[in-house]
Amino acid sequence: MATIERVEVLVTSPGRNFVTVRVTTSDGVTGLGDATLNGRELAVASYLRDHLVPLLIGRDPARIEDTWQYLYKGAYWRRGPVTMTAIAAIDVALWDIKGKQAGLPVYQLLGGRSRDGVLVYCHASGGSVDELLDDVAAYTEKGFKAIRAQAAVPGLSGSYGVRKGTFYEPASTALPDEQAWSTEAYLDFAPGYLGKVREKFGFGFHLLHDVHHRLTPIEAARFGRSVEDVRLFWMEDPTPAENQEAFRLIRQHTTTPIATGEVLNSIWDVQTLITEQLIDYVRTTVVHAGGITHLRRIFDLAALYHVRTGSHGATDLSPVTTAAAVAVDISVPNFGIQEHMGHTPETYEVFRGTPRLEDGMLLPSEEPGLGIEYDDEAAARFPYDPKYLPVARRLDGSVHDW
Ligand code: KDG
Ligand code: MG
Repeated sequence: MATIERVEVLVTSPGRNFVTVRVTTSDGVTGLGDATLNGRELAVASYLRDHLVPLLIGRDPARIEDTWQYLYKGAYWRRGPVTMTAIAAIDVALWDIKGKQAGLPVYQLLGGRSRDGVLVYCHASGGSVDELLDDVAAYTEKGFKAIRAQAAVPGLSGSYGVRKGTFYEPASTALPDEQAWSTEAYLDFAPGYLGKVREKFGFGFHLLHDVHHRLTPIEAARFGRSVEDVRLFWMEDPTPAENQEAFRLIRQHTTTPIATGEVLNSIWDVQTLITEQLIDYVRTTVVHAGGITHLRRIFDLAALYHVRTGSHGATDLSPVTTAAAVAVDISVPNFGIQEHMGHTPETYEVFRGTPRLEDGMLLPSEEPGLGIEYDDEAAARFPYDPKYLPVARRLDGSVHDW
């Protein structure tokens, strides 16, 4: 029987900070897992190096479920982003190994295709409404069928979610940038520009919007109601996601579909949201919610309650996560949509073989495993370079909800 012989924790910053796990078996098969927790990368690297790696050496790599249970239940401390990201990385690496050993792409191990491709949404944004409209036009021309739209709120410095320059990268400063926020200004402005997107481009594509956890439940209810004519595919993270009950109030007031979960890490964090049908899309993702093994459990629960999937896919989720996400997305019955921002050319030099984007859909690799290779030489050219997301402050200087 092959055993786990080596587990490496690799840190590199090719335009973004990534932590990657590489598991090697005694018969020389390697598997990759993403362990990136944006802004807290080294906490996960230490959790892995100091606490998990010693437990894994000599274990049977084929026992994926048992390893998941052992790492999760054996720690005594449960849930939370650091724990769940570390376990996810090991879990995904073991699925990659199992695929390579079987000579099959991971999605085949998950039951095979339920659909031809994975519908993705891209990010259009602008410092002004005109810039946003130009960006939407550009993405439409590229064949995207679903577009997230965000515009800078006039008078507020550095609105979050809006690109500066050609590439949108939310974490770009060595210390957190401090940005201004006014709920009143946002609520007065955002429904108007979403309406302008529909006026100019019509209803022949899916339109999404991310509120970035910035509203209270009653404000979110008002926002959702005010954009009902725009027929959003979803309003994302209307309120901070850790208060599951808050969504009950929003739900009572609006038919605008709701998505949340990108910062949530376990089935218990979304249990009320799903079983009470308080949301329409669950945004938990492979890397931050315990890997393929645990994410499938969340998605199966969601399927029972008419909740569809809509996994997070920003630049801080490495191409290893993209490959694993596509394997899950293409196989589950209740897939909804997948976020896709893509990465810098430097990132693709380190992670080779990312899923192909064709006609607004991601397609899984047909290589055994996940189909991603980690290039050590390229990674060595990009030493760790911490970058943080901004912090939002209200106009009176106090820290706002993120
Ligand atoms: O690093 C944080 C990003 O992943 C997050 O801000 C992106 O909200 C986000 C999204 O929906 O992609
Ligand atoms: Mg978001």
